[in-house]
Amino acid sequence: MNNYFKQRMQQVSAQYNSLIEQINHPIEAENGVITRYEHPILTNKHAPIMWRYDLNPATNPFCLERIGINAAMNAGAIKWNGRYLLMVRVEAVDRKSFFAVAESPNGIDHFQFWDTPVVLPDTCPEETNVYDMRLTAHEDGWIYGTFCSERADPNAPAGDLSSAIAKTGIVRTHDFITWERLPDLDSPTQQRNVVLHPEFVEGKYALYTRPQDDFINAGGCNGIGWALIEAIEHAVIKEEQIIERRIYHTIKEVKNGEGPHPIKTDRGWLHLAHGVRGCAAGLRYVLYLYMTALEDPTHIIAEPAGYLLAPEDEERIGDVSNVLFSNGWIVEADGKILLYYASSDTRMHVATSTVAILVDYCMHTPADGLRSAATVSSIMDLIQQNKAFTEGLYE
Ligand code: BGC
Ligand code: BMA
Repeated sequence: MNNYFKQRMQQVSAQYNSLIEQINHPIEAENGVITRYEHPILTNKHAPIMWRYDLNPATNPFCLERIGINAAMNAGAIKWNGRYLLMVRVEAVDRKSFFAVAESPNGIDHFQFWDTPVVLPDTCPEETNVYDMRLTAHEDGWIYGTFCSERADPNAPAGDLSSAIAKTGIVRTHDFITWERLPDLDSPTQQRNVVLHPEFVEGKYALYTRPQDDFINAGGCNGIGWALIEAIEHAVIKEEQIIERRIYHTIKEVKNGEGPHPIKTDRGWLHLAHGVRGCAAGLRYVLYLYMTALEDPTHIIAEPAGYLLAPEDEERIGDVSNVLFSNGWIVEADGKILLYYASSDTRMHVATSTVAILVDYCMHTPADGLRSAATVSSIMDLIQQNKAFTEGLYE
């Protein structure tokens, strides 16, 4: 082996190992709601060397990276047999996304990709890109993945090479290695952000949906929907109702979408979603919470105003800047929540909280009054109530 090759490979492995071994420290938030961590948990540089380098010095004398990885983002999450697994959207430098499982011993750091990416059954030649898988361990015994399956729009005008169609792909597994691909969701509109509810409802499978008029715009479709499905093996949306609406001059004015499936708490279903608004800098994606009734997951019982998490510092910058997106979280038996989110379509992070704190946040944060005057009035009410409590508080 030439010395140059050997030296380069030593450097590349040392860099990779230092990333995998990096310890992540919490950064307490002043607001008490949620704790961020010092480092991203996954980046393009976490992609295994075996995926990127030709390790044969005869065919790769300069020891060059042969397949570049651009991003690790928008991961589904699950705790499975005591193991913390992320189903990551990995994007190669050629702009194609694929899925790969990354595992950590504690859910916070030491995330490492499994040896090979997920090889999905390749059932549709038109399918160009796949991304944003939500994982659901359903009470039927299977673990499902729902994801966006994108292809070029066959009816686009000549010369328009950007118009696309978003469909929902459905897969299931028992071991994250062998995947069965079911037919795509049959929906009257395009769909992205489709999530399987973990329980049967009225004896049927239940989906959170996000119907959209065209590939980018929600258009006349007004938010996060809900549909009951007779058979998951041939999932057809017959009726769909909007349960979580987008609203003028809010963080979800332009679009919103369900994150991972909601967490069941004794006060109701706790939902995580993304909200999008337009501004001069483009679309701004933030994360927010809402809750629905235990006995009726379509009935909203709490919706705190504004966002839970918005891009900060390094999170603001990336391939698609000013974006936080989440499609995965894990709840522990003791109520700890590990919320996984991507920043700016580039890297993955973790933030932690508890069921008790997030439910309290949902139930006691004032709802959006939808007008400046209402926000001022919420602050005035709080100041008024606080007058009885300020004495001695800051000493
Ligand atoms: C991208 C997604 C994006 C979608 C809508 C797709 O081509 O891969 O990340 O959400 O377009 O903008
Ligand atoms: C989309 C999502 C994500 C992405 C976001 C910002 O609509 O489905 O894949 O993070 O746009 O680009």
